[in-house]
Amino acid sequence: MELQISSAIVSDWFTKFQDHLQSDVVIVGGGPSGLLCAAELASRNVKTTLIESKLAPGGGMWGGAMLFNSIAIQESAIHILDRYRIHYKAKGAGLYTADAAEATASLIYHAAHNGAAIFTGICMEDVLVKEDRVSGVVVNWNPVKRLDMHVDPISIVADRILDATGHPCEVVKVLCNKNPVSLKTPGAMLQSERSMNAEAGERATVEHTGEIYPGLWVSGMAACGVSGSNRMGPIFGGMLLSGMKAADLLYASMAGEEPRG
Ligand code: 48H
Repeated sequence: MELQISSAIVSDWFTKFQDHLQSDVVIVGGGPSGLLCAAELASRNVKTTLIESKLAPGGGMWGGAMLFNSIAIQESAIHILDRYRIHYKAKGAGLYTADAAEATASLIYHAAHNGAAIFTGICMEDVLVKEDRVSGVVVNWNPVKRLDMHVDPISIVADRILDATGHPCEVVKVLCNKNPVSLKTPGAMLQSERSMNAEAGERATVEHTGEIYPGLWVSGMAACGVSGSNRMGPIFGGMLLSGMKAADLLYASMAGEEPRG
């Protein structure tokens, strides 16, 4: 039986990986904005691959604030909690709370259940850039990176990449560090995240969600950081609205194309 168990797992995983070496969209980072975007795109039959460097997707949503695992959400994002069947409680002043474990688990479940391929323990270390367009990501095992092993990576090809890596905005950073690029940001350059201002940060995160360079989109804290906007602290409505906006924009950008899913 042991042989069959091993064989089942190996063939299942490699079939999935082989099948997703080329995707419609690759999402780097499985925090709330990346997961929501993955769930929405997959539900529209877009072939979606999500790369998460940690063992469990969820990013900063598990932890709530200071390890108090409740999250705050504002009125404008409540329809997303309804859509994902996440319970919430009204707390006054247009604010609601939800259980961080329930909310995070629901996003992960829906992304996977809707058909996004989620690969964990794998991190993006570089991008493919061809003819002034990002056309894929270069990935390796996170433990290989952590142990500083000299092992070359492999590439995943897609016409659309979403940087959903949160505060470090790693995809945009690597693009800018290695290539002379001009971004669609204020000043055409990579900006730095600013200090906390919840209202301004939430607004800016959604506003700056979009294509920042041909083939490269940003969502969530990455959209906030690259545009030099304020952080917002432990409120997650902006992350969800940003993931939804990213899915809508990515989907619209594919109009007329035959989906691979
Ligand atoms: C693969 C990677 C890589 C890599 C990172 O930080 P996240 O939760 O992302 P968002 O933007 O959806 O949500 C942000 C929110 O959690 C938050 O931090 C808030 C609201 N902060 C406000 C404040 O003021 O502090 O998730 C990003 C995910 C993580 O799971 C990382 O492990 C993953 O991306 N990741 N995955 N390759 N190179 N880098």
